[in-house]
This record gives sequence, structure tokens and C-alpha cells, in this order.
Amino acid sequence: MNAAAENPFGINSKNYPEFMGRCSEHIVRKGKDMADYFTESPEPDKIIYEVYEAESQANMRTALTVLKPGKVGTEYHMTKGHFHEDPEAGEVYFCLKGRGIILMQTRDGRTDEVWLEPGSVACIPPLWAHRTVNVGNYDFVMLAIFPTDSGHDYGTIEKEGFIKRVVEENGVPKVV
Ligand code: S6P
Ligand code: ZN
Repeated sequence: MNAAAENPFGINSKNYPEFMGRCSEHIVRKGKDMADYFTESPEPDKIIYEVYEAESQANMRTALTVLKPGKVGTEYHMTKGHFHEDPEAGEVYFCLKGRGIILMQTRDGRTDEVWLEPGSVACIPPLWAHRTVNVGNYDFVMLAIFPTDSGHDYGTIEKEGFIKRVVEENGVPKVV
């Protein structure tokens, strides 16, 4: 017997708050949650980013990240970053708003990055850790789609960090 059909929906740079309203999970990451990630200490109660995640559909999860503009010291606001536990789980990021960089790296030290603006997409292959950085002056909003059973390994990045960081140098973002 077939399960009941879900309703299709479209998400764009204008209607994404509607999608946020339908999400079953809402995570808020503040400075105090990220004290070990930035080189300098963030203000504890400052919101760095929020994630809204919908119920899984068609073996895929859809999550919207709103990364606030700003810096901690010279380092731009960023997400924690993680590997997927499933070695076959890649991910696709669609930029809806703002300007950002997806930093990626493998366990054997390869690094890469994709710069995003509205309309751009980043394809993250399996086995690449990924972190999002907001290098613009406004919210960076992106939609992520990934397999339901990806699993998230935060421990490796929490312990070892990312090889590359994005800092402001002479008023512009630089990957160092
Ligand atoms: C999930 C996907 C995103 C991130 C979100 C926050 O696989 O990559 O939805 O969860 O951007 O980043 P993080 O590293 O704190 O999970
Ligand atoms: Zn991911």
C-alpha cells in the first residue's frame, strides 16, 4: 500500500520564512555555543546562526540556515562545520540570500571552497567536511538538502578545527 502523498512545495528568496514556519526543528547557535570555534571569544549571547529543519521527505532532509552578518575579531561569522557519518552522503547547498563561502576539507587534508551568492549552488561530495561563512553585510540564507540518514560528526572539527579560515583583511574577505 502506498503512503499518503506529501504536498509539493517551492522555496525561494522571498517565501522562505513560510518554510521556516513549517519546520519541526529550530536550532539557535549563540556565541557561547561556539567559544571553541573562533580564534577570539565571541559575545556569549550574540546569535551567530539559526537552522530550521523540516521533516524528512523522500529520504531527504531539507534545512534552511540563516547565518547572521558580523565577525568575531577579524573572523567572519560561520557555522560549526561537520563531516557526515555516512561515507556516501553528499549534500547540496542553494544560496537564497547574501554572500558566503562554503569551506570544505577531507580527513587527509585536502581543502576547497565555493563562493555563493543568490542563485548559486554548492555540491558537497561525500567525505568532505563543510562549514558556511557569511562574508556579506546581510543575513546569508541557504537551503541544504541531504540524505535522511547522513548522520553528523561534529567531534572531529570541534577538536581539530578547519585548515582554512575566512578573515577580513584590508576590508575584504580573505581565505587564509
Ligand atoms: C546539514 C547541513 C546544514 C548544517 C547547517 C548548520 O547536513 O550541512 O543544514 O547543519 O548549515 O551547520 P552545522 O555545521 O552547525 O550543522
Ligand atoms: Zn552537512
